[in-house]
Amino acid sequence: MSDRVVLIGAGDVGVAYAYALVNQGLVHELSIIDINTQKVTGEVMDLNHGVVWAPSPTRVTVGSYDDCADADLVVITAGAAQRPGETRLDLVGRNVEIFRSIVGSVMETGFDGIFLVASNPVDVMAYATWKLSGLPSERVIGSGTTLDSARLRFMLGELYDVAPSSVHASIIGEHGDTEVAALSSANVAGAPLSRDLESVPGRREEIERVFTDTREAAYRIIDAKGSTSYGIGMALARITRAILRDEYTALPVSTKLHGTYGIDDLFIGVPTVLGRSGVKSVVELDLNDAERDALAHSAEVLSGVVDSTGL
Ligand code: 6V0
Repeated sequence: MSDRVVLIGAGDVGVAYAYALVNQGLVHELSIIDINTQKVTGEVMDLNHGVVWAPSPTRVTVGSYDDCADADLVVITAGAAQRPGETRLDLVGRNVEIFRSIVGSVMETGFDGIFLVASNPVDVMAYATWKLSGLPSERVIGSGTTLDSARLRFMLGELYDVAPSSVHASIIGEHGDTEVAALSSANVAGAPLSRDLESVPGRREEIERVFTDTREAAYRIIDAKGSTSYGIGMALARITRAILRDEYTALPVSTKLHGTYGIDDLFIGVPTVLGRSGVKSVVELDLNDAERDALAHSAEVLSGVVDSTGL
């Protein structure tokens, strides 16, 4: 079976994702669409010149919406990005308008695959994609808190001197300022973090600092280099692999909840099992009271923003 991905948006995030896909040999065909035709042409040429070194060949082309007709996955990284000082929620009006045109054009081709959305505010844009596409919610996925969780795992790994892959911890909720660290269910190579929080002097403060650094990482990177790209590019490649290889891997993506965690009719980041048909199931973590309240607050904020879009 040949895996075909259409990527819409060849900016910093889109190109980092494309580079990760090619390097990992994850798909057979990658078509890239952008309104900036000169930039997308240059990016496609540049990516193709690395294909010879990839573990398996990817056919990278400048795409058009017609390519979506038989695509397995359409990934949207197009739209306005945060400027220094802007929150992700500040982008909503601009990006909903852009998405009306993009999602409409994709659906006109008869697309019947899975949408993966990264544009911010990602939980709201995933909701918009679901609403505008009319696809079942299992087939619309936002990158959610996958990147935030990777940041948390990296920083906890540094603190414990353990590889991030051996740190099991999720950020849940909005990909943004109200996100929640689900520390009560976190563990380092199987050893519960909650044990250290209670017994190791100063550990609670250190871990609170790690969470603050995780939540504010994007602002610091944007101030320093203008955008964040490699981390999200690799996170999107990881989600792509889970879907196209039918892995049943749980990743904290933004998915539409139907009552789990007491949340309904909202896309929000929670651990979600992914496979070839999209969302397989949602994992309900055993949250403590403070985490549950913080998640409810995050959902309330997102819900207000979704309502303001009139979708
Ligand atoms: P960028 O570098 O400005 O790229 C955006 C691209 O979109 C540009 O190349 C535009 O030409 C293109 N574009 C705009 N409108 C359209 C359209 N109608 N059709 C096709 N292409 C279009 O932004 P960057 O790549 O840095 O960020 C893209 C989005 O990802 C932003 O909304 C970011 O906020 C978001 N991010 C999401 C993250 C996540 O974890 N989900 C992480 C980082 C950034």
